[in-house]
Amino acid sequence: MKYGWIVFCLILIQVSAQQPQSFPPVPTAEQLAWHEKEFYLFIHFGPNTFTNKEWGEGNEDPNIFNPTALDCNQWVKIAKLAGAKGIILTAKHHDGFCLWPSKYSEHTVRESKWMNGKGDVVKMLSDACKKAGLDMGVYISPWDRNHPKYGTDEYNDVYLKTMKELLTQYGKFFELWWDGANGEGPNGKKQVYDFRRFEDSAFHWQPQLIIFSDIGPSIRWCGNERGIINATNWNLLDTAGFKRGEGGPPGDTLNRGNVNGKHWIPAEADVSIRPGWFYHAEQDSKVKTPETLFSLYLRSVGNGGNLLLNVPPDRRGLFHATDSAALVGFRKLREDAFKTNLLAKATITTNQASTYPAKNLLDEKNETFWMSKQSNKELVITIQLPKVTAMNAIVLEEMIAFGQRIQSFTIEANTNQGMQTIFEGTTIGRKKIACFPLVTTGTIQIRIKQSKDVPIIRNIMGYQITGLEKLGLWNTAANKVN
Ligand code: FUL
Repeated sequence: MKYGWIVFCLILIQVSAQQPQSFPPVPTAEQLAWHEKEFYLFIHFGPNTFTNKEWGEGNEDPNIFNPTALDCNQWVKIAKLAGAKGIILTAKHHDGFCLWPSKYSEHTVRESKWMNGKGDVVKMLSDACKKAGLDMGVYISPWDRNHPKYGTDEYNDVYLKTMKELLTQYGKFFELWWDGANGEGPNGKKQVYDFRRFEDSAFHWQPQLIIFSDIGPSIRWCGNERGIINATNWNLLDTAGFKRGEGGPPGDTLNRGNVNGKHWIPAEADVSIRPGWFYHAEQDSKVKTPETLFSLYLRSVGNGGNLLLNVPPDRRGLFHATDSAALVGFRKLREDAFKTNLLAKATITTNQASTYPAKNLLDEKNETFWMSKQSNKELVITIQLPKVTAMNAIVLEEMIAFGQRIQSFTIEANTNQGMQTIFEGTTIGRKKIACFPLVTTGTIQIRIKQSKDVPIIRNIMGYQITGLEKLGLWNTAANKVN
C-alpha cells in the first residue's frame, strides 16, 4: 500500500512537469555527441606533401614519401593546445597511396623508403591519440588514381577490404570522411561506387561512426571549403534523388540545410589553415591568422555547425611553427572571448508560463533547459542585468535533442534611445553566436518570433569580445552576420 502511494506521487510529478515532445527528425546519440565536439583538426599528408601537388596522379614513386622526423605526438600535442577535440587523417587520398601497409594495395608506406617500409602512420597517430585522449577519424578517398581495379566492380570489393582493415585494426574512430571527388582511375574509367554497401559495412564494423559526405548519412558538407556555414542553418536535409559529389544538392542548400528536411544531417565546415590542403613551402607566409580562424569559428560553430580545420604537416612530418602558433593564438582568442559570461548574475523572466524554472536558461549547463507551456504567441525572454553592461555577443542554444525548432528571433536591448533591435536572426540550433556592434545596456530581450513548435532553449550567455568589430562579421548598414 505504502509503495502504491509512492508510485502515485511519482506519476503526479511526471504529469505536472511537462515533458518535451520530440519534433522529428531528431539527432541520434552519436550525432548529439558530435555536435558537442565543435572543432577538430584535419590532416592532409602523403606523397603530395613531397611532390608539391594537391591531387597526385597515383603513379608517384612510393619512395618519395619519406618524412625525416615524423612525430604524431607533436600533431596531437598541438591539437590539444589548440583545444581541438579530434584529428581526422587522410589515410588514403585520391592518389591511392595508403598511409598504412594495406594488403590490398601495392602503393603504400610499405613500398616506401620511410622506416624501411616498416612504418604505419595510421597506427602512430591512433597510438598518439589514445595516449592523449583525443578522438581520431579517417578520410578514405573512394576515388583512387592508382589501383588497377579502379573503374571495375571489383574495386568496390577492394575499397571495402581496405576500409575493413582500417575500421577493424586500429580501435574506434569518431568520424569517417568521404569526399565527393570522383575522377577517372588509371584505366580511364570512372567508378560507380556501391555506397550502400560501404555505408552498411562501415556501421557494421563501427556502429558509433559519424559518416561525412555531401549528403551524409550522419553529417553533410557545408557546400564550400571556406569554413563558412550560413546564418540560416537547418540541421535537416532532404537527400532523395541526390548523389555524392557532382550529383549532390546545390551548394546553397548544403550551406543552409532544408527547413523541412526529412533527415537530421548537420553541417560540418572544412577549411585549410593554408591555401592548399597539403603542405607547400611557398605557402608558409599564407597561414591564416588567429583572428581569421576565430572569425571562421564564429561563422561555423557560431552558426550551429562544426569546424574541421586542416593543418598539413611539412616534409619533416611535423606541423610548421607558424601553423602551431596560429592554432595556439586561435585557442587564446576563443578562451578570452568566452571567459566571462556577463549574464551569469542577471535575473530572467518570460512572458509565458512554464513548469521549468527560467534560471535554467542562465546556468550554462548542457542537461537543463526551459520550455513554455504553450506556443501560440511570441515568446519574450527578458534579462535584467545587475548593472549597465557593455556587450557585443549573445550566445543562444536550443535543446536540439528534441529537434530544431526556432525559425526567427530578435535580440533587443534597452539603450539611451529606448529598446533597440540589436540583432535579427533566423535559426539557432545547437549554438548561435549572435555578434553585433558594442551596446551598453541593463536589459536584454530575446523575442522568439517564429518556431515550428514550442521553443526548447538550453542556454543564453552574453559576452564582450575584444576586437570583434575588426573581424568583418557584419555589414554595418544591415547589422547582419554573413
Ligand atoms: C576534396 C578533395 O578533392 C581535396 O583534395 C581535399 O581532400 C578536400 C578536403 O576534399 O574533395
